[in-house]
Amino acid sequence: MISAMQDHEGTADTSAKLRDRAAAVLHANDAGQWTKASPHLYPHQWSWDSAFIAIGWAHLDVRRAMTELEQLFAAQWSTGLVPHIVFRAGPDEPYFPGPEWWDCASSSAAPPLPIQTTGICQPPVHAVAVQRIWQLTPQAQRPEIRGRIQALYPRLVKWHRYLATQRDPEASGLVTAYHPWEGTDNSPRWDHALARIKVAEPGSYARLDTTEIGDPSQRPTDWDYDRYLWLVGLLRKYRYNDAEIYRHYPFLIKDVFFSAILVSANAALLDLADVAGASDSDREQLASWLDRGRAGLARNFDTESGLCVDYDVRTGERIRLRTFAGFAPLFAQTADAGQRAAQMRLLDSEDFCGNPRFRWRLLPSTSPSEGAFEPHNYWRGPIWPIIDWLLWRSLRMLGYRDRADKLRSDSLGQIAEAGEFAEYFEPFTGKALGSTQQSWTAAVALDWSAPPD
Ligand code: 9WN
Repeated sequence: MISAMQDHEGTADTSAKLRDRAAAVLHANDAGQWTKASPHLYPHQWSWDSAFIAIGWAHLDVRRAMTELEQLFAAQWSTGLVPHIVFRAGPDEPYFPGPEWWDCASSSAAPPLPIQTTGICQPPVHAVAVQRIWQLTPQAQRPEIRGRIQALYPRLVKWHRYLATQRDPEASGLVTAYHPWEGTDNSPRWDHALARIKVAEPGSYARLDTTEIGDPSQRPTDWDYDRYLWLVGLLRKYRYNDAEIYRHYPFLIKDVFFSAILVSANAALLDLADVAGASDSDREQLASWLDRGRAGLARNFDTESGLCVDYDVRTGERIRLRTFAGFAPLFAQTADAGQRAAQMRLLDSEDFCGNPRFRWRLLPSTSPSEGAFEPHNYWRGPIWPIIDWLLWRSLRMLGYRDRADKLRSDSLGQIAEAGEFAEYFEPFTGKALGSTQQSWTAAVALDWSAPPD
């Protein structure tokens, strides 16, 4: 627990203390070659958590940062999919649902035992992490880290290829999500598609998350979990075969946030192309996925609301909700000046960061003006530091330096005042919610605490 800090704007002393405490969280959650997403609630290796965690490690030890990603990619499927969880903790550290619910051995594309994983994926922040690791690599370690990036790079390209092809057979530029667990679990963005599932009888099960957190209102409901597990059963039935899933499966959503992260990650891979010695054909491929992603996002920009909208592949319905995901053009560092200006205005409006009742001027997971908003419930309102980190990075890249600096200082202030590297925060009070000692929160705090470059 961080002791409450009087001066959360950050004197040299307080930010050094915050940095030390963030480093201590990563060390405490370090399992040697991979890092637990959190000590109790999430004891395994999660995909996008690992990417953020690698950014945190890069401030302490760039070798350890590369190891984090190499371990994750050791569990990559032959299709290119990087699984959302690699089950690595022992039986004394249970997590529900465990590997038996996924039965990935039913797919010929899964890695061989003893590696056990889930069969879905999460937003591809990994290339962004490699880019950050390279920026932070001291001169003396450059030859070694360059070699390791060269070895990982083809796997990253294969991962992006999977997303650009199997997850986008329409070549729309947008990635199709198969499951709420592909990033933002109980976001209201999924409510309609989940409600269409009339019968969800996954069999009997006992959740561990609500016991661990103690306050079930901070977590998805049993109604949600019934559907999450029912969908896992269907994916298992289709043996995780993308073509089969596309033919029969009920939950296929074009996710603009996931797609924006892919755009940003493709740009990061292009930026690393010389370091990695990428082939001309890889460079051309990455550039074409990047352009296609940008075009896909632009087509789904709603000029009326100023937000980008997801859509349901099964029904063709546009999902018009005010959530953080609507800022996909900013997350993708759009080149469209009109969209950028509209989004910057909206960002600081009452519907988002500029809500006068908010403790900090940060981006909530769901707008307080949205009917589904719940200030303490997981992805339905709380502030998630990793989302604000992604926004901060984009705003810096787009040249909105002052706004980015404010996001950074408010984010650090929120963590310091709450006294915890929490999973998420209540927007009106800034209270810490969800898991404590969450690795990715500590990791982004480490990045934010570093001297600006
Ligand atoms: C299911 C680990 C993960 C994050 C997700 C977040 C949450 C898991 C859960 O925790 O999801 O994957 O059990 O709720 O929603 O984004 O990667 O931190």
